[in-house]
Amino acid sequence: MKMTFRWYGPDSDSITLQQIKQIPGMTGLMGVLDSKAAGEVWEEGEIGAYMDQVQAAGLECQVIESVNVHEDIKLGLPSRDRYIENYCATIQNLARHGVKVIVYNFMPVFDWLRTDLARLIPEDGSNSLYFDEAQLGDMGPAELVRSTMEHTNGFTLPGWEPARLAELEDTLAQYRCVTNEDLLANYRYFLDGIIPTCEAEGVVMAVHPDDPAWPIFGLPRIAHSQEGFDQILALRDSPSNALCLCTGSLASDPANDIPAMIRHFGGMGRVACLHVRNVKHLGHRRFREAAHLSAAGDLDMFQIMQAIYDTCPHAYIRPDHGRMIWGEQGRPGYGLYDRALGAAYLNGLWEAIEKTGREQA
Ligand code: DNO
Repeated sequence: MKMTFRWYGPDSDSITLQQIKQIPGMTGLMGVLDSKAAGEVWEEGEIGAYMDQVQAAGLECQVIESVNVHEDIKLGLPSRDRYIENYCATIQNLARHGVKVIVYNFMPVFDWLRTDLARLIPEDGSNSLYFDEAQLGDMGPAELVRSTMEHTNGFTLPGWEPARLAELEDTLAQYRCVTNEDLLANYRYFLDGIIPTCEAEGVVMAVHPDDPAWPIFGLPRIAHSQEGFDQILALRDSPSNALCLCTGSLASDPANDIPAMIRHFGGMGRVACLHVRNVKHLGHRRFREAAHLSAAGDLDMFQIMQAIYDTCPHAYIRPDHGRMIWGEQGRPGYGLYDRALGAAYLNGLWEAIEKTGREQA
């Protein structure tokens, strides 16, 4: 297991590389260039500039997140070939800088979605990301985007690029007659276009689950259950076609048994990395993000780490979204303190599991 941390770069993150380096057991980053619009080539120069800083701080960056897939690819439009070519160029450029895993998603229009970015947790005065399906229905897509953009504390949000959301109405209209079957067919076309490049470059694609783990606003969604991921992996049977298993995204649907899913896909050698976080259900399709500790939410972090240890021990992991605690003002979900606590806790579980495993061997 390699413990990593998401960092948005010096111009976009409130957290410094030195702070990240000071978290015990932190080996590297899951990096991102958040200035890039979906479909654009990530140029070598800009990747190199990011990587130089990371290395100078004594960290490594073998995982890059949010190389976003252009909507034309998901919609299956003729212009997709140009964007697939760009995607392949980005894969090659990233590989030249030592990237081994690329995290992406195949969610139409929206990446992750919440109805409140700073919901008060009454027990301790901290706040966290929150979702309520009933509220979502009242708001509608345009209002949701407006409200989300207003509450970012001035930061960009991963997957919420303004250029893409500016065309929201048009994009939603284009999806009206796209079914899950169409989306899968378009997904296969995308994988057929990029996986040969990945194989040649030694890069693994890791698809992030739909978040929340069910269809929203009537849009097609296919990546939120074990069956869904089985289908996606079967679209292209290659070790380069793998998963970023995000525990919190999948666990928004209590029907998903997270340790069992890790064992299933880990056993197939198809878990490239994991986002590890906890979630607390408050009602039907209503939840908030919780501290990483098992007792703080509904997930058993010990069972999760044990499943990783048993089936995909070499995967990269990162503590995912944290709460805002100790008065921190930061990017929603991506403050320093609670994620650092999460990393320390997950490292503690890992040490215990590893030592117990060794004693039993
Ligand atoms: C949310 C993140 C996601 C993830 C993308 C990958 O906080 O986990 O935005 O990075 O879905 O494309």
